[in-house]
Amino acid sequence: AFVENLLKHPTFLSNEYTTKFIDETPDLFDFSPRKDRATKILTYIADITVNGHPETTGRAKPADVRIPKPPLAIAAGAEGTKQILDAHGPQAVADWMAAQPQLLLTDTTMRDGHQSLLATRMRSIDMIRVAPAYSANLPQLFSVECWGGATFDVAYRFLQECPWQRLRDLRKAMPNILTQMLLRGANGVGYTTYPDNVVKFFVKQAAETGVDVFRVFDSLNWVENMRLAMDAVLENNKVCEGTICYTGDILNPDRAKYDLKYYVAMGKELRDAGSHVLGLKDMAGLLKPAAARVLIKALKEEVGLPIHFHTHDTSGIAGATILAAADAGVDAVDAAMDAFSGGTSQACLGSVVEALRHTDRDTGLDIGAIRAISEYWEQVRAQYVAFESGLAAPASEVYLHEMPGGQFTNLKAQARSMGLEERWHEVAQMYAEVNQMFGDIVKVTPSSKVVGDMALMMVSQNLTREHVEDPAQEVSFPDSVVDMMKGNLGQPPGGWPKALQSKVLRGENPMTDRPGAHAAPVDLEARRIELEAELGSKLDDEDLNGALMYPKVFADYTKRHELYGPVRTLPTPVFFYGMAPGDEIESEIDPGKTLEIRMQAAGETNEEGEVKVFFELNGQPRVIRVPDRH
Ligand code: BTN
Ligand code: 3PY
Ligand code: ZN
Repeated sequence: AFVENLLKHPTFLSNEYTTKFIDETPDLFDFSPRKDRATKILTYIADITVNGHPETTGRAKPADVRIPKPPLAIAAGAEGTKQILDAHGPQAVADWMAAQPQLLLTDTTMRDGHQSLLATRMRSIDMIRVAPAYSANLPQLFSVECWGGATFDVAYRFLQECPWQRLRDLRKAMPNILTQMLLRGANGVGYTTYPDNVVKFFVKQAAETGVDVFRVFDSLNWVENMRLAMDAVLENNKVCEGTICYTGDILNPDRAKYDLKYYVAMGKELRDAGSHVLGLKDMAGLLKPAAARVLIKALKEEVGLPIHFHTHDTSGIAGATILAAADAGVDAVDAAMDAFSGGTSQACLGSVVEALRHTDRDTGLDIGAIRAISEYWEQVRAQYVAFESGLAAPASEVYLHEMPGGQFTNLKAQARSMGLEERWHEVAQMYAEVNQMFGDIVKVTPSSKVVGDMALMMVSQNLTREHVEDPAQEVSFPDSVVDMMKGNLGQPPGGWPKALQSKVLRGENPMTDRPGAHAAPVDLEARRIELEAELGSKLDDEDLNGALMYPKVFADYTKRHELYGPVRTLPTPVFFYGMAPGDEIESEIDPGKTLEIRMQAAGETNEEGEVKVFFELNGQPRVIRVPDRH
């Protein structure tokens, strides 16, 4: 039966199969009649058409559902930074960076851009379609940040697609530009500490599937907690960007905890731990222009590594900070394509390019190519209006709350779901107070989530800092706060405030060493067999990595995949809103295998509560029945 299934499988017939095909195609192992992928996709479309998508119901709707057209790839085949890495290794990339007079640019649109503006909801298809234009028309980019951070779990959880497939497709479509990811050190791409061997396994897989530059950080700036992930990057011969997270204000004598000396010392630690490049990650956009001059100059002189600067435009002043950093000799900076820039996202890439034109830091990027790509992104962004929840204008309030740009839209959505939308500014104020109560810590995933959880809890229960700190008052702390005070995210500089810590832990002893050292290694092969039995499908190394990071999210994804098939191939308006009678779309479920789908009509709900939806699939009539869930 296996051979029979294989021989008549369309992918096999079209000669597109690889060795991975057999592993990745569970229907080959299913010998009972089961729905084919076309039926699964039609089932999904029918369901969304009848019931709506749970994530967009009740939210703003796009005005225009035309499918965005990417610009032509004009001169494919140019060499870029990827060729330096492949031919000469990661140290050569760092040496090359340091030797360039121009300011190097990373485009963050495909990761931080939509993470910070659209709650990370951008689908792979919208990225993959424009990737050839990046490769051909902007080969001078240093890198494209397109993976990691929150994109990994959101892909499985909300977009019903495999993040690894996204990475593989992007890597293939941009063979000359370095791909970059954001890695939360011992927290991987999750919110908790993972066993050492899980983190190593993840980094190896990310390197294999297609990540070239790993920006590694720790949510408390604890280098001890970063070494394992950094070592794994080095072992895989990829670019290791050990990263400082910037908080506070080095020019403010009242915030002396995070002063210039602190950052320079951390930069040296990261250099000595093997970083090829020093990352400077200003996740909230707190680094002011004058401070950037001082900080970049000191890091360049005293650490000696090329510096890659990342900031957010929440305050509206990121462009000025980038220009100051460029003046002070920063080697590379992050920016987002115009249509995905500003606000809680990165500064505007096209404007940085123009601001530096005819100066000695001229980026050499083609502004026409940038505009054409940004026009595409503008159309893409319009399809995701349901997920817009950001700032309408720059906000100096960020200097008060210090919330990371990547957290802002998420925390706001969380506040809304708790009925606290009207009290948002109170939440922001409380976020700042919780930070002080925790001893003034670095706030970035996952520590930022803990501060956010605590702030939401205090606002919703009308608790004050005095109340929470009072040993005589009973307070039930969020689990994430208990976990952090136990030492499960590591140690902040100077340790946790003792009185609060013992109140939270109710006498239990915290750990003070590396939390990963306490987590028993996972027996990967045993776990794989267990999961395969549980989920009823084969798991390759990529799947296993997904399951190790997010067991429940991955299991749910797998079950839905069984039902709905490769819905990642659907156009975004169809994925979120279904189809109307007369609509016609294409869905390329394998290279060269395209489904032509025409929606004809939907019937009335029958006595069993089901609706018949009528399609034409490649010219043949098909009827799909789905439950009416209204
Ligand atoms: C999710 O939000 O659970 C992921 C998106 C896919 C869920 C599908 S959409 C059609 C069907 N109806 C639901 O309520 N859930 C599934
Ligand atoms: C993430 O970890 O997802 C971040 O964007 C941190 O800034
Ligand atoms: Zn960021």
